Amino acid sequence: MSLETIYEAVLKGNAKVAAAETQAAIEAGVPAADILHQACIPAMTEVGRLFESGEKFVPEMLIAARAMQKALEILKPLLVQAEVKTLGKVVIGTVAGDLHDIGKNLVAMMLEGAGFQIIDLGNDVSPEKFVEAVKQHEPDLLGMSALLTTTVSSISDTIQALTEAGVRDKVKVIIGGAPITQDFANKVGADGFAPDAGSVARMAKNLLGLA
Ligand code: B1M
Repeated sequence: MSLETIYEAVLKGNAKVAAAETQAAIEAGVPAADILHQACIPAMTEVGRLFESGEKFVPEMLIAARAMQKALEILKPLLVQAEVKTLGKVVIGTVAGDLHDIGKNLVAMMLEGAGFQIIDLGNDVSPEKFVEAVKQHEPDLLGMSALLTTTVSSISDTIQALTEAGVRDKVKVIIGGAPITQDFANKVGADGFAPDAGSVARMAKNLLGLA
């Protein structure tokens, strides 16, 4: 058992080994925060870098993210007990009328892997539901994913609803999805756009001045 083994298991997407080695590390007295910050997060950061440089592809990123999730399932209760500080809170969802959630889940996992707390509203999330979640959870970031050309307008509807509810300036809005571009993000007044899950954590940290 070593942090290096956990790092390698997450990087290679070996969920079984990631979980078993994480459990063994905990039993050997390694603090959960060390496993998270010295093995899991660096592994996912490397996965994101490899994805951005074209050396890893979506299926490999999904497999790595799942391995990370398995380790996180073991670590989460211990991290909560130890009150490990998160980088910030993110409310995320796929917009109204849109059922595509694979990319959104991947983005959520990468943000969680980077140290953010995630509140996932799922898919087909109405502007009202996003507004309600912003009021209830007071997140640092609101993430919206849209995959259909027919649902991208739900992003501007949601931003409009946030403005009308008086909470637009309380949260940074980040968006993404296959039909979304930086131009579109500028046009609808989103604070951040990431083309893929590999770059989303860096963009989120930049926006919050954490990078
Ligand atoms: Co749909 N679908 N689909 N589909 N589907 C697409 C999107 C489509 C391009 C296929 C095609 O025609 N070539 C097309 C959209 C065309 C368009 O509007 N331009 C399409 C269509 C038309 C439809 C239906 C209308 C089909 C029908 O019923 N006639 C229907 C709509 C249902 C609805 O949503 N209301 C439909 C249904 C479905 C399934 C349910 C069968 C399934 C979704 C299952 C699920 O998600 N649970 C599905 C799938 C799987 C696809 C494709 C094949 C794959 C999407 C995917 O998961 N990609 C897709 C074609 C394609 O993309 N090749 C297609 C992998 C994923 C990791 O990538 O989601 O792009 P992606 O996410 C990336 C980035 O975009 C970015 O990071 C992610 C990872 O790098 N990103 C963000 C995403 N969200 C982000 C948020 C961020 C930042 C980055 O910040 C918050």
